[in-house]
Amino acid sequence: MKIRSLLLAAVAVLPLLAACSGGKSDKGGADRPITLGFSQVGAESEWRTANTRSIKAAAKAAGIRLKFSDAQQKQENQIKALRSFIAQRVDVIAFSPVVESGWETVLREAKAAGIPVIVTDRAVDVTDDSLYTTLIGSDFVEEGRRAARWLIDDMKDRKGPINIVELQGTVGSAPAIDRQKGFHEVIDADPRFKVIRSQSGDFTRAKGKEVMEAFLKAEGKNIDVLYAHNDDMAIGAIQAIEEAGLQPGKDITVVSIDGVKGAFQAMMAGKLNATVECNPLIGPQLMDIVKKVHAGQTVPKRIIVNESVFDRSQAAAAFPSRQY
Ligand code: GZL
Repeated sequence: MKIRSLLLAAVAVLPLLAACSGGKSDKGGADRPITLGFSQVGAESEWRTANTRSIKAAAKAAGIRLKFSDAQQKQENQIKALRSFIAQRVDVIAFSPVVESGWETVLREAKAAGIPVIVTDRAVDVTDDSLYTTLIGSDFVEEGRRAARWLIDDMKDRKGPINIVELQGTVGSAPAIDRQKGFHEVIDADPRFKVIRSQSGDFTRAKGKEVMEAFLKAEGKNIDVLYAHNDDMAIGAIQAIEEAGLQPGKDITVVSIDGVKGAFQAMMAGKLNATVECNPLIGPQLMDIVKKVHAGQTVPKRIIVNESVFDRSQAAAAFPSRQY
């Protein structure tokens, strides 16, 4: 009789023990792989596809089960994906927000579900930054400053006026907002320079070409410089410049951001003057943070990706080692 009551007591206490051990056993055991839900902006540029490759490869290498969603540059698709990850009770959510605003509600739902959220690449604009654990990404304001500093140095012997047209990234996105802010912070201090036209090319080659065609139609030979918020728009614009009978890289100085292989090829062809590096290969860093967050470790609120600037003089030497 006594043994039977002891056995019954032992069985009753098991779930309590499981709860005390962090619930691992009620999630299938301590060695169960982490499940990460990742919502990606889309596949709009060479940068983005390299970023996706890096995340998928790093998840595989880290033994992390990845549920990946491509939002085709639509915020509503990202919000749907985040809600799906919450419903599936993934261990960690990570996403690259297509625009800064509109995330408060779904992030509160993730917090209520006890699922930590890691923001990657682009920032979110929320009133309560406890809604996400950390942001891993570049300093876009500094990237804009670097583009302006390079331009001022490259044109130090040139008299004004120097007219600039600007191809902005996706409207409302952190890189578009911050790259414009950083660029103006520096370029506005030099009275020779003036931005005469500025419009979004949505980070794509096709739209970049279309908007540059409109700039050329409106301003023609009045354009001295193109500043593009990413290489893909610059590469599209280069086609428009050539079709207008002008020489990109010579008649119009072209400076852009990302540092993708296409930009290095354009620099080697003399059609692009400089690109500011924006490193998409954050997959390994992200998986390291996912493991730490899942284990309940404290991580920095902001993790900056280190980057540099490349111009035509360095392109050929650097190209063989470029990974994206
Ligand atoms: C920057 C990233 C931007 C790239 C573009 O971190 O969000 O989005 O500069 C991409 O090429 O489309």
